[in-house]
Amino acid sequence: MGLSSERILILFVLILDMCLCQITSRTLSDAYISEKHDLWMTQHGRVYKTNAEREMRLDIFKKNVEFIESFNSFGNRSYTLAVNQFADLTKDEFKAYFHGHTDPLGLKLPLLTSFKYENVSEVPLKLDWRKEGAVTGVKGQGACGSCWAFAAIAAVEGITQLTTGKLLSLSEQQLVDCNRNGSGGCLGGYKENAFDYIAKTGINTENGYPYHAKDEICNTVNQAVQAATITGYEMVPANNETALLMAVSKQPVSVSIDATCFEFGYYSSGVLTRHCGTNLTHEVTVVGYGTHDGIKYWLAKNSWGPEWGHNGYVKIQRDADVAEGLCGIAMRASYPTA
Ligand SMILES: *[C@@H]1O[C@H](CO)[C@@H](O)[C@H](O)[C@H]1NC(C)=O
Ligand SMILES: *[C@@H]1O[C@H](CO)[C@@H](O)[C@H](O)[C@H]1NC(C)=O
Ligand SMILES: *[C@@H]1O[C@H](CO)[C@@H](O)[C@H](O)[C@H]1NC(C)=O
Ligand SMILES: *[C@@H]1O[C@H](CO)[C@@H](O)[C@H](O)[C@H]1NC(C)=O
Ligand SMILES: CC(=O)N[C@H]1CO[C@H](CO)[C@@H](O)[C@@H]1O
Repeated sequence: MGLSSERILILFVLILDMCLCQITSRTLSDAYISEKHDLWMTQHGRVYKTNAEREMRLDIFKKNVEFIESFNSFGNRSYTLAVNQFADLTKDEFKAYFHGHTDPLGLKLPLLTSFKYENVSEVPLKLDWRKEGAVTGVKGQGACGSCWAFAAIAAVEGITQLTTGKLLSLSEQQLVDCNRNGSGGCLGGYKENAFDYIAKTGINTENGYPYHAKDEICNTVNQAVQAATITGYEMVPANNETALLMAVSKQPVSVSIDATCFEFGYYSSGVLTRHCGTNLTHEVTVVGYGTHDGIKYWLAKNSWGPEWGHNGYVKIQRDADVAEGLCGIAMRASYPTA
């Protein structure tokens, strides 16, 4: 979805700065950091053009690692952080993943639709749509603000599998290129616009219209292939995790979240209990729920590749004492209809 403004990026920078100042209690030796950085560069295939850039990156890397290691050494946390692929990024570069863009059309979405799951009475205690064969492998959006396309596609892949029995990997690039009504490709968009587009046009497979992590001209030949389609979408009643649970118990659901805090970016395992806020800057797909060490969670499929988080997934605390849901997860949830 559209990061609503440059201001959020600045906020994100501020949050990172605050985190770094507050928790960095120990400093790591230069030799240790340098060695760790070398290893990390190899692991992530990172190459710097100049020595100056390398120095600059090492400095950022050091600050991030210090924060992450201090956090993890604190003990008794419900989640851990990891030195992941973002570890050498400046806060400005991180924005490529949160795409700095004002709302393409402003938020002119119908926030209230019918809710076909309003009378669902029995929901299982836990559920993982991956185990039901309704979730494809984790994908990576790359340095393109197309989370909205990935969040929508994962939900469409889910409902397609549930209605046809076939799990198809579907095309995000087609949405990036061809769904320009209310969406801005790599500059951000909304899952609901994507659902509208798919209901009108259908959607090709991942192989039929492959992902390139950049804005391209709509390929009308590839666009004409309908591998799957939906009839439309419905919104889950806002700020109501009971309603969200009813919907997720029936199919994977796309949600908007605030992913601006450091702890979200470097999340690794466990249940994220840090409330990032309610500025909805990112979109992911909820594909299950459960309880881990006594903490209820939503299982969300992210689009930052399988190396991010817990094999590409994040567990976000469920029924936390936040009206909008932790990180705003219950504010704007929607699902495609078959
Ligand atoms: C839910 O139940 C109410 C009361 O019986 C009924 O009026 C409504 O149509 C039902 N909604 C759905 C989506 O089935
Ligand atoms: C949450 O949604 C459910 C299902 O639509 C509804 O029955 C319930 O009254 C809602 N709760 C609140 C607090 O609005
Ligand atoms: C553009 O999107 C809006 C809102 O989703 C929708 O009402 C309208 O029909 C769409 N227009 C076209 C040409 O698809
Ligand atoms: C959202 O971001 C704005 C800055 O753009 C900030 O002032 C506000 O506190 C943030 N709100 C929440 C709930 O995070
Ligand atoms: C988040 C977490 O694991 N909290 C635990 C910290 O330790 C106390 C005492 O052992 C537990 O009660 C908490 O649940």
